[in-house]
Order: sequence, then C-alpha cells, then structure tokens
Amino acid sequence: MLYHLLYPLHTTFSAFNVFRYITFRTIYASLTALLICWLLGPWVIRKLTKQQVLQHVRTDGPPTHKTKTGTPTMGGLLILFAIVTATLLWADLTNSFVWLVLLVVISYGAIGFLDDYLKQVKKESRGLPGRIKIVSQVVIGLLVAGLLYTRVDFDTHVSLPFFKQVAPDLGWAYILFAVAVIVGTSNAVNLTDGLDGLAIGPVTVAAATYVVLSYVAGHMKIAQYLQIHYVAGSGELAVICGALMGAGMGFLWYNSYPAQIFMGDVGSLPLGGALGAVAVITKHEILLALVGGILVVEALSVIFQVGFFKVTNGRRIFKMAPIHHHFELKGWPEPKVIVRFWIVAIILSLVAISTLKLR
Ligand code: 57M
Repeated sequence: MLYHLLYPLHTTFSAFNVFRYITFRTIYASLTALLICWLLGPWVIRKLTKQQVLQHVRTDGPPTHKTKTGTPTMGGLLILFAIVTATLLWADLTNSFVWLVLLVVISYGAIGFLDDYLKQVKKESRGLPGRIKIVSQVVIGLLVAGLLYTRVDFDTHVSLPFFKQVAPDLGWAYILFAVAVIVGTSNAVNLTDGLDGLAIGPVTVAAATYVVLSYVAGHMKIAQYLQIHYVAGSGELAVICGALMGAGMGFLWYNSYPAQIFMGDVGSLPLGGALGAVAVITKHEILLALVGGILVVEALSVIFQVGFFKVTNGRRIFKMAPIHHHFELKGWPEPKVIVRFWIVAIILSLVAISTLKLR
C-alpha cells in the first residue's frame, strides 16, 4: 500500500523514490512483521491464557514434555497477522504472485485454525479429521498450481540444483508436482513443530533464503548471469518472504525455550504452505528440499518409522519419531536438539545459495 501511496510522490519528494526498490521494501516488511510480533506477543499470550486456549500435551510423548501442558497455543494467529499486515503495507499489490502466496497463507491458516479450535477449544482431541485436512490442502494447492499453469508465461520445466543443462518439462503433470511441494512442505513444518522454536527457526532461515532466491529469479540480468529461470515479477515475493522472516524472528522471541507460546496448526500449516508456494513460483522447487532439509528429514523420519513399524509388527527405527524426539530420548537436552537443528538449517541454506553459482 505504501508503495502505491508514496512512490508516485517521488517527483515532489525525491526521497520517496526509495519505495520502488524491492530491497528497501523487503527490509521494512521484515522489520514491520518483527515489531508486530515482538510488541503484540505479550498481549496475545495473556489473551490466549485468559481464553484458556492452552496446549494439551499427549501422555505418550517424551516425559520432559509433561511440563508443557497449559502452554498457550494458536500463537500462529499473531504470525499470520504480522505477515499479512507487513505484506499489505510494503508489497506491490498489483503483483499477482503476492496474492497467490497470501491465498495459501490465509487458507492454510484457516484449516489450521479449525483444527486447533476443535482440539484446544472444543476439546475434541482428534481435531479436524486428517482426510479433511489433507483434502482441503490439496484442493487449495490445485487451485494455486492451476492458476499458475494457465499463465502464458509460466514454465513447467523443473530446475535441478547443480545441473544447469537438466530441466525436465513435466507439462500438465507439473500441477501435481506443485501441489506435492506445497502440501508436503506444509505438513513437514507441522510435524517439525514439536520442540520450542524447532519449526520457526528453520522456517525463518528458509524464508531468508527465499528472499535471495526470489530476488535473483525476478531480476533478468542476474538470472541470465546465473543461468537460472527468470520469472518476471517473482522478485516481489522477496517482500513477502521478508515478512515471513520478520514474523518468524518476532515469534521466536516468545517461542524460544522455554516457550511461552506455541504456534499451533494455525501457524505451522500456512508457514510451510507459503514456503512451498514461493518455491514453486520462483522455480526453485527441488532446492526447497535442500533449504528445508531439516523439515524433509523430520517428515521422512515419520514415514520410515510408521512404515517400518507396520512391516515389522512393532519394531522401530528411531526411539521415537519425528527424529527430534529420538535425540531427546537419547538424552540430548531439548535446547541442544533445537540449536543443533538450527545450525544444520543454516548450513543447508548456505549450501543451497551456493548452488546458484555451482551449476
Ligand atoms: C504435530 N505437534 C506436536 C503445538 C504446535 C504420525 C505422527 C508422527 C504424528 C505426530 C503428531 O501428532 N504431529 C502433530 C506435532 C505438539 O505441538 C502442537 O502442535 C502444533 C504444531 N502442529 O504448535 O501446538 C507438541 O509438541 C510440543 N511442542 C513444543 N514446543 C513447541 O514450540 O514442545 C510444540 C511446539 C506439543 C508440545 O509437547 O504438545 C506433537 O508432538 O504432537 N505425532 C508425534 O509427533 C508423536 N510421535 C509418535 O507418535 N511417534 C510414533 C509413531 C506414530 C511415529 C513412534 O515413534 O512410534 C510425538 N508427539 C506427541 N506425543 N505429542 C510423540 C508422542
């Protein structure tokens, strides 16, 4: 909004020329989202506590989690408010990619809200039935992928990190691939969100990485130099990724160990969905598996554990899945698990960015 209100005045006030720069608006979208979370956090924590929106911790988890019962949850509402507000303030609202990502953020947030509401407020421990959750995520994914596919300028080739010459064209099957990326990332963040700050840390690192990847994908000269897909207009997604990053840092201020608030599904589902949507639009879909390597490992640990458990009638690969619980049960204190996962997330992000040159 500020871009539309203030940039036109640059002929009178030359300083307003700065609003044309994506870099400037990304920085201030990030700071706006961070400040919203940082300043409103205490009030939201008090409000959720007063409304008794408190986490019920399952008894079959690690024994150290028992003390977490009663922690306010659904803090994702604050994250979503910060992201949407900062994006509406600082992004170019004529950019359709921005609205596509906002569509995922708001709709996946609604799915997560419904699940949390049924679980935490209506005290229905099952929450939203799993199949309804996944079907609604797939339907929204199909809508977003379908809208992208119908764009004349949209490319259905899949770029592979490290291999410049290899970019298979999936044709209409790209729609299914895009849905898998969006829904898969959303659920991977959901599974990862099982220790204080464990999900929001890697999500924030991934959002920062996609600030860079969106910017270069939307910059014709840089894209040509790096020999990556040029996606006209995708540079504006750096602003919404900046908002994601800022909201993540602001929420982490209160979600860091020992957490004063949990994000709930209303936070985890849209955060993952947004990252997936940005990865698809900027044509760095496979790279997300590297940037979000922690999320991938967390989800795969569950898949392998459940599969192995079924095939072997009760044997386990890990002490407990997702893999963060395995390390807890090995005796790692919770903060050590969390910070070590953050370190790995930062390493993977640096390697991912380096692949732009290593092609
Ligand atoms: C999402 N939710 C956390 C919080 C957060 C198939 C199976 C792997 C499913 C999985 C599952 O239920 N996943 C649901 C993970 C939960 O966090 C809430 O959920 C929101 C995110 N969606 O915002 O509101 C608990 O995580 C802890 N937590 C923190 N700090 C945070 O900042 O400590 C969360 C955020 C919270 C809190 O204790 O209550 C969760 O873990 O449920 N199930 C599991 O992950 C369970 N694993 C399991 O059953 N493993 C089995 C098989 C089936 C794979 C095995 O290994 O044999 C574990 N989770 C729980 N109990 N709660 C272990 C058992």
